[in-house]
Order: sequence, then structure tokens, then C-alpha cells
Amino acid sequence: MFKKILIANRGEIALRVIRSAKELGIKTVAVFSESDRTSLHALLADEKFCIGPAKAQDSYLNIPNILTVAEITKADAIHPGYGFLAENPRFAEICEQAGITFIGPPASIIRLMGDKNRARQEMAKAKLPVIPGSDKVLEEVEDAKAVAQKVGYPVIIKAAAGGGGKGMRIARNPQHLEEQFPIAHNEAKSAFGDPSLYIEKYLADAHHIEIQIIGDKTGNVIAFGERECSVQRRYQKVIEETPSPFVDEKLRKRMMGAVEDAAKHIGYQSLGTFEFLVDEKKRFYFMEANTRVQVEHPITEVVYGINLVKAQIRAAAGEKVTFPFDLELRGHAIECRINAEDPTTFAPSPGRIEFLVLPGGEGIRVDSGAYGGWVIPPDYDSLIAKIIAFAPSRDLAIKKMQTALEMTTIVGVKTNIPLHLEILANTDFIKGTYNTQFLEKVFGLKNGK
Ligand code: MV4
Repeated sequence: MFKKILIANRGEIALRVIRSAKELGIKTVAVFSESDRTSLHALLADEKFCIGPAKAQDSYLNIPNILTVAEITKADAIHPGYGFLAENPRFAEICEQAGITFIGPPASIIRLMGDKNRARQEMAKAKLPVIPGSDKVLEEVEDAKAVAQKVGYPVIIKAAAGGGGKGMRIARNPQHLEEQFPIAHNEAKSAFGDPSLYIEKYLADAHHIEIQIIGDKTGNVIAFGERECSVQRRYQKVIEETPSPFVDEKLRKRMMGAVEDAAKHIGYQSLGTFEFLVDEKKRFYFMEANTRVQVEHPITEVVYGINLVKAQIRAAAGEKVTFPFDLELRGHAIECRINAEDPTTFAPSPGRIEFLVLPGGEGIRVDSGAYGGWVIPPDYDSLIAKIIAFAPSRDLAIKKMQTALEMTTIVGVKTNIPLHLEILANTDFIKGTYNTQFLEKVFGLKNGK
């Protein structure tokens, strides 16, 4: 097992990793930017080093500075968290070349899944159903029109280098596609340095469902029950829950089995998440895979009673991943992402937290890097806390979450707690009949542009 790991991240996920490392008896090294000197991850690690100015490009994305800290502290491994360098295959390679274990999949797997078009083709070969669409990168708008003609409109244009909804555009007819294609091409080129596009049939009333896996170096892969992630605004998840009210036991087993087989087929290692759309007829289609720990991983942890980050660290150290009991999904979990943002305009609301009371009690878990008196820097994402409610049933989990949110007090910055309370009181949400159209339809919150 590792003696010391460096956490190349900040905020709640850095704390999440520090806790698990400490429990495993591993020393921790935090890196922080000039605007994170008083952030909890820097205050709670065994050692800490400033790696540069506030701008992520100069600090949390500064590979030479991070590796210098790893070398002078003699860290055996680096945990990248999510975002920043977590899905950068070059970074994974450089760590390995420096003799430091990258806590994630091999660079080749990160690279494969990072090319969303290639991932789609490879997963089709691995027998995962994919959404009808193109079978290669589309060079010309005429190629796109031919595919759209075949699969039927509307279609969605996606950037091969994108993912997570970045650079997506919907086209409702041939003229619209002709308009949108060059815009998407230029956007992809400037945003990702890669203009490659592919298209899929646009499935309007589907569910966004994802399957968590963990693989180890012995070739063993374990899949977990689904997370329902259809409550999104601008492709940012707002609420996640498990199990999905839409998924029955038969579909769950089929999806878990299909993902396990596909992951084994490509020799997947470490934590990973396979994202799917599930249509009204309960047909599932692979969309993309994320090769990192995800924001919403805690809901899976609480319904299975496990620690995924510990499992990820163990797998990276070469251990076979096992759990001391049978894995069985029990009860229901919901996560609300609490962002420092204006609840009506969604503009970020950084600044000083004057007073803070976070919820607690049986069945409530809070993952947060915030504390009263802390100044939220304007330089990073606006996630300040994840509240996870765990109860024997969905109804009880909703009630528990409502109570927790009502007992939360955050003074000094605006938050999206009012939006969460509105969603939890919505009849479609309560009935569990919502899909990806939910926020747009019920709240008039537009996705994309
Ligand atoms: C789609 C889709 C429908 N059809 N692809 C959004 C995030 C990214 N990972 C993939 N996403 C979607 N891809 C096809 N072919 C629907 C979504 C989607 C979505 C779209 C509009 C409004 C809310 C949404 C929530 C989740 C997923």
C-alpha cells in the first residue's frame, strides 16, 4: 500500500480523498493555489504546498509544479479527484514516467474514453448498444446530412473532444443542421482544439442513467446499481438519486451485466462511470464513459455501505477489490448539489460565508469544503456542499432531504437551496415520473443555448 499520496485537487473532493487516505493509514500532501491558502484541504492534509496563482491554468493544472511537490515530498501516488487533470492522459503518463502511481485508469483507457466518438465505436464493438448515428468523425456537413437522413430528425451534434454536454447542438431538420454544423465545428475547434464532430439521433424523452464500476489490476470488474441523473440544467447535474424510480430490477441487472462485460473487454481499471440514455421502452444506449471519481459517487456508497475512494486507492496499489460482505443495494439515496449561485439568474455568488449551519443527523451525509468565515474564491466551480439523504424508501429520502435543506443556513452568499426545495415539492419529481426534459418543462430552465 502507498505510504503517501498527493491530492491534485481542492474543495470537497480533496477532503473526500484526504479522509479515505487517513483511514487507510496513508500520509497526505495537499497542493493549493494562492486563493486557497485558507481552504480546508490545505489545512487538513499532513503537508501542504502552494503551487501557483489562483488561475487554475497556473496552479491546479500546472503539471511541472504538481510533480515537483510530489517529488520533494516523496509521494508514491497522485489522486486527481474530478475536473482539472483527472482525465488528462498526458498527466497520467507523466506521473507513471516519474515513478508515481496515477490513481485512475491507464493513460490508454483515459485517451480512448476522452475521444467520445472513438469510445462510442469501441463500446459498440464491445456489444454495448449505442444511439443510432454516425460511425466515424464527420468531415463535411453533407456527411452529417446523410446520417441524419438515415436515422431521422431531430439529431444532436456532439464534439468528439467534448463530453458532459459541452459543445452539443440539436438540429431539427436539414436546413437547421446545415446552419448548426459549421457553428459546432468552430466551437469545438476553439473550445477543445479539435473540431471533430459526430451525430446521434436526439432522444427527447429519455432518462440519463449511469452505472458506476470499479476494476482492479487482476481483471476483476464490479458494477453497481444505477444513478438517475436526469435533473440537469445546462448539462450540469443538480440532483441525483439511486435507485432510479424508472429502472426495475430486470433492467438494472441487464445494464450492470452489459457494463461489466464491456469494461472487462477493454481491461478497465479503477473507478469509472458509463453514461446511458434509457428511452420510454426501457432500451438503453451508451453515451460516454467518465474515467474518474464523480461528484455524485456518494449516493452509490450509502446504498451499498461501501467506500469507493478507498476501493479506488486499493485497486491503484495493486490489490484485488473485495468487500467484506455481499454487495446489495439497500434503501434509497438522493444528493442535492448546493452551489453558491443566484437562485434565479444562476450567476456564481462567491464571497465570504458569514454564518454557516450544515445539516446532520441519522441518514444525512454532507461532503463540503466550506466553513463559517471562509471566503469562497471566484476562480473555481460554485459547488460548496453535497447533501446526501439516505433512507429506507424514496418517500422517506425526499422527506429527509427537505428537512435537511430547511435546517441549513448559509449567510453571506446566495445558494440554489430554494431551487432544490422547489424540485423536491414538484409532483412529477415526487411521483418519480420525470426525465431529461424535467427542468426545462417544469421550471422553464433552458438547457444549452
Ligand atoms: C443526449 C440527449 C438526447 N439524445 N444525446 C447531456 C449531457 C451529456 N453527457 C449527454 N446529454 C444528453 N445527450 C442524445 N443523442 C440528452 C442529453 C441530456 C439532456 C438533454 C437536454 C436536457 C437535459 C438533459 C439531461 C441529461 C442528458
